Amino acid sequence: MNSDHRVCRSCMQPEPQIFLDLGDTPLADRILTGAQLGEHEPHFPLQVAFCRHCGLAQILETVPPEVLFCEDYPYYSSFSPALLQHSRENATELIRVRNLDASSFVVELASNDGYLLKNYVEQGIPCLGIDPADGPAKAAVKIGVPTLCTFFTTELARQMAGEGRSADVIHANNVLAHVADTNGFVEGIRILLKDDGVAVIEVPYVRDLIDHCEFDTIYHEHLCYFSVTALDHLFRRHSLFLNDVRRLPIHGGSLRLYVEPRERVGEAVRSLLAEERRLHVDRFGYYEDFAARVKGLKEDLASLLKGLKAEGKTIAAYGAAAKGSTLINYADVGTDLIDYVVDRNVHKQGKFMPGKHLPICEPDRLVRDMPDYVLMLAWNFADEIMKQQSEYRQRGGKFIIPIPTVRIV
Ligand code: DWN
Repeated sequence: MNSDHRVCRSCMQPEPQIFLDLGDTPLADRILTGAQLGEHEPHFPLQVAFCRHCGLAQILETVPPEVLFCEDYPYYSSFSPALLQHSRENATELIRVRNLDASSFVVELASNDGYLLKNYVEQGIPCLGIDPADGPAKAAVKIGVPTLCTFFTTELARQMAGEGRSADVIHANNVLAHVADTNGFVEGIRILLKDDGVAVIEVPYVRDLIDHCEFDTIYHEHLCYFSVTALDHLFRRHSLFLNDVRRLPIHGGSLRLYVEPRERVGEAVRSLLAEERRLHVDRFGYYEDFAARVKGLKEDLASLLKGLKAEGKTIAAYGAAAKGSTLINYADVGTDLIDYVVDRNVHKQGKFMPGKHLPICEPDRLVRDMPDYVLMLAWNFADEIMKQQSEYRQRGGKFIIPIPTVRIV
């Protein structure tokens, strides 16, 4: 069912060095139906290692993508207004800067439910989504976004380029870290991209993960945890060049990468590479104390929740997020502490979170039940969610934000 990676996913050098072990963990997005609760629930090792040759942080286990991104994959990007706005701004800027029009062609890899490409459809710019998850792909087609429900491969890239469908822009948001064949995916981008095209790629930034203790963003879907140093090596291996980069707050801290077949590396890339060298992000020592910090956070959270329960308080949670699954399973937060989780994603409601089987309900249950505390599992959207739950807060409800430090707001 899975394979253990003892060579680096990017440079193929041997023995990446483990710096964090989260133990055998259920699949973070495998939301369960009631009928599945009694069935065997697959768990897989979740160890994170660092490659001293190319600087890539990565997990050692590879769960087959068809197991991870199966037909009932529950993640739909459009349930987050903040993400929709973020994506709209990205597309609008590219349309302007790259003078995209009806003669252009835009492709998104992992296009989910059309959350981003719909902005191109609205402007009459030809586009195509590629996503293997059946549910989100169908949702995209339903809103008029042409979508291929399949994995992106070098073969598909060659076929499309051969048909004259090379891309002016390729979007790939939160997918580069997800693919088992990292080099094949990047090679496919090179094949599909026009010589004067640009790939605009968003990935979580490993510095934010380490600096803000975002250990819950580690799960089997996320095979790689990228630094600019590691990305630069990866792209150059395929005659692509990281020419521009921006740090973004989305998803706990991400990078937006501008990658082109022509080398014209800008100041933003050079300065982040220099910063990473200065901070030793390209060395094992930068990652060495992370496990101890993660253990400390786990203990802080467990003692807070147990203390509140001992005082007779009631606690729910917000966000049946994949990151939430890592957090509750690693910190052993079960139904003894949390009564239920609420989530706006209707595909998750009425089901149960992986491992701890917390029941998932719709958000307006909070203001009906008024639990004393709500653990914010989707902390990366905390502002948006707390605004949305203003009545719960006005009536005295309190949120517990677990990352980067456990605190009550
Ligand atoms: O890489 C990935 C990231 C980008 O998204 C995927 N592999 C899986 C997924 O990870 P996640 O589930 O941790 O992502 P989110 O978007 O942080 O999850 C937020 C959860 O909270 C979703 O289930 C939707 C829900 N939500 C909500 O109920 N009300 C979100 C918002 C903003 C809200 O207002």
